[in-house]
Amino acid sequence: MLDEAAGTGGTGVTDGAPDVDVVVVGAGFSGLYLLQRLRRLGFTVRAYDTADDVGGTWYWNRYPGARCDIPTTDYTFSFDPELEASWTWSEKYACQPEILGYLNHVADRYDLRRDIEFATAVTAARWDAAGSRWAITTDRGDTVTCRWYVMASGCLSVPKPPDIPGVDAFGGDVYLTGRWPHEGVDFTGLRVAVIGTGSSGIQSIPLIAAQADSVTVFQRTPNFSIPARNGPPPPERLAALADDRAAYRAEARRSRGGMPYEVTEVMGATASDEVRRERLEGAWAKGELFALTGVFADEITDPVSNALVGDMVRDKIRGIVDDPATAEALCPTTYPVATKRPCLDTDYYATFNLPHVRLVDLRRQPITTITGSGVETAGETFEVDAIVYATGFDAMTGALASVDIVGRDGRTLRDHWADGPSTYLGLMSEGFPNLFMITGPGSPSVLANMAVAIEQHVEFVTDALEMLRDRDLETIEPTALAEAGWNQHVADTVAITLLPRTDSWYMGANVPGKPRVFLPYIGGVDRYIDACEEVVDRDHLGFRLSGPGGDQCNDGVVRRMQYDVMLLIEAMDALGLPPLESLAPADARALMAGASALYPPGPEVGDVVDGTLPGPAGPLAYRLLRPATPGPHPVVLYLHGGGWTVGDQTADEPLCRDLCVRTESVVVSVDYLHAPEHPFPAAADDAWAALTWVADHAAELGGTPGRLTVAGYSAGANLVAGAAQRARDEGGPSIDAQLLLCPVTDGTTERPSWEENREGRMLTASLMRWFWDNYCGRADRTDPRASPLLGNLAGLPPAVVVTAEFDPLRDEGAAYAEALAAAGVPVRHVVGRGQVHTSIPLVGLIISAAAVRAEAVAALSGLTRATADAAG
Ligand code: N01
Repeated sequence: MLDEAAGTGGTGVTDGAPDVDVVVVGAGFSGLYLLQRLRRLGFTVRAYDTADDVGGTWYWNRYPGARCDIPTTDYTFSFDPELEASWTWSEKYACQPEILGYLNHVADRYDLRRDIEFATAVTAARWDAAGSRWAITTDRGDTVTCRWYVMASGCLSVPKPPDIPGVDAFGGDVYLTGRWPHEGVDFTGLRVAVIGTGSSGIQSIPLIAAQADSVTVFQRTPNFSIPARNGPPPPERLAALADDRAAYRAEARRSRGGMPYEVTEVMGATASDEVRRERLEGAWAKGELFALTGVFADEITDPVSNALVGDMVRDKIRGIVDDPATAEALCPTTYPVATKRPCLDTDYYATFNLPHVRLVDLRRQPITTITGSGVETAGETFEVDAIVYATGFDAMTGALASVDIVGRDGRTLRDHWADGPSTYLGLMSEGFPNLFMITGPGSPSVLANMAVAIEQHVEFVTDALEMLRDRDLETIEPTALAEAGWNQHVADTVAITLLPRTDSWYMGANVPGKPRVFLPYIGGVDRYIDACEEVVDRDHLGFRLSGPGGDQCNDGVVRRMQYDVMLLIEAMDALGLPPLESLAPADARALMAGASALYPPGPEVGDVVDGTLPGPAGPLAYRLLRPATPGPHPVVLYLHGGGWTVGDQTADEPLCRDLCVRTESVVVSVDYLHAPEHPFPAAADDAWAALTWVADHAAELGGTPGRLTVAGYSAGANLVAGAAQRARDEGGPSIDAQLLLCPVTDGTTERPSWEENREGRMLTASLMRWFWDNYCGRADRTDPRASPLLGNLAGLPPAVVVTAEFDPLRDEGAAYAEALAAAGVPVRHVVGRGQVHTSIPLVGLIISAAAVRAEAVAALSGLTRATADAAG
């Protein structure tokens, strides 16, 4: 090691090899495994930790009751079967001393301490571009250079200072759960205040109450907690491990949370009362966090489903706590379950039945100040001998921000993250070559079993270093495109859940001034590992690699498809259904009708009326949906999708309901004759008949005459576009606007979207070809009624065209929008980022598409308002 005086502390000292290959910050789970693995791979390593010994979070969090809340069968290293065989956990949830003992055992077993400098904080890190190395400075004034620098500094390692007036005034003993005295604390005979009721508070309060003379718990926000039901390690997990350890560990990595557990498909919102009860009681009885967060498949996306779980926990609290007012105060009511980190407890709620324990609800009587002798709240003063702050951490970014990290071109990590952390895979940041984070923001980390999340990250990093060494490369850095793409995916994935609605440490909301960004990746360990593996398989997609061995950059975004779309495609693939085009049309219709019956029904509307209207070849069935608000309303004529071959007036009902509610319009969904029995122009003629009839009967239908929008999806959009052209040519009916959702506009197969989305995105090229062949002979396809893009577009009503990124029809929709604009038609093109052709109508199934529909409807009302204004 060199010191700063010797000249390595700044930039520019580039001669020779760096002092060590890798500097690691942290000697907890992550740091220890990094050391073990790097050393085994032949890298030289220097690790630092501010603590006096190994353990990381388990070194510091020695408060009474501290224990893990992932079963220890799973909260354990799996990289070495012999290590596993050498250690036996005594409990389902081991206590802090036992976990610390385990980490000491790991350090001893691999002789790791010799490469760790304890009681040393890394304070600064500066990238030296000329020498392709980091210069790392410690609070001892030393500087060491390294090729690669890994922050294994933990997600919940920097306690948040209590932000309460008067904290320094208190004359008694003060304790922070995250920095507990090693010798322990004896509260016997003392009056104790505990501030904070997250996991640390909930674990420690029952044990503090067992000693203290009195305990006053100051609660700002109650938490959801279920009994841990601690005891011996779960026999079924032990048996599964004994049976096939490797398979069990592999299953953990293929799971959402990083440990094997039952994943349900039961939707709380639609399940029977009996099924709901059974699942809710099962979760309460199980004593596992993932049982609470996975009671229902839609628990974190559907408020109705979530409220069932919340009600269950609230009922249990009321059943345990004797004093009704205390019970109510302990019931979380202001946020959905699992949107703040839920807890496992042992006798937490029952503790409030003890005569010397009191709950103070800070929502009713906030703390005004800490005084020399206690806590003063609005209206009451509490004299105490000791205060325990269980007030949490500067989560996920606190430790990273505590080091003054200066990357390429003098950029600081603090500046790069000023609006919230920005990473590629939660592992690296653009502008900071060779700096890795273990379980950084943007990775599953705190939402998963940390042991698995850590092992996978350590292996990714060490594999990357090995690859660089083997290829004689020195630097690795993500590209701006790859990083922005990953940030977008992380944000999109959480946006379909209830989590961003709640002020939580996941959102950075517990630290004043911290940007509100959802910090971890909620897509699951399994999907995350898939993404990491894909990045590696695609020759380190999104990473720039360079060194004597050459330069390489395979730039790109690893996940562009919306998360829920991805899941739906996987689920459909798993069903193994025959391609629609391989079926007879009647069978294809039956299959589609059967599938539609299983979809969520869409929002409530005021009225549903079925009827028929006269078509050129016989009556056409329609279904009318009326808003719940008093009419008359504008009218939307809607034509369904289905390649002119399948579907009917009810096929897209969830979408029609959604449109009815969003646009506050009467939506009339009209069926039309289907191909191949009734080929072109039968459907186009029916569309025209529907348009004229609906326009003429607007008042009878509860609509405002003259206020008509035409809307359609896919083939239905093709039909309404054609009908709008005809209305212009025939001098009416008058149309306010057209809403064209993923329209078929000319069937050209030459455009890139056709090639890119040929297969596997639900609407395939082969299916689309079948639809066209059913509907329209080749000679007729240039007819504007079949291919509206080939028609005259001047003078058409304003249009909103929605396209989906992963749709073979994307480019023909976009071409229609462009051509309309070129013809002088007011047009808005809404792009469904990450969506497939079928996303838009799957209301309630593809939650991410709700934003696209909202944008389309907003664009529609903007256009109609502008037209109305122009008309005076
Ligand atoms: O911290 P927290 P924690 N005045 O942030 C309150 C992990 N962990 O240390 O919610 C009054 O959850 C704050 O109130 P509010 C686990 O992931 C795991 O308990 O902000 N109150 C909250 O009640 C966990 O989620 C285990 O309104 C104030 C509490 O303090 C994470 O660490 C064990 C306040 C802080 O709760 C953090 O848990 C322990 C103020 N000024 C922790 N400021 C295991 O079991 C804050 N609060 C493995």
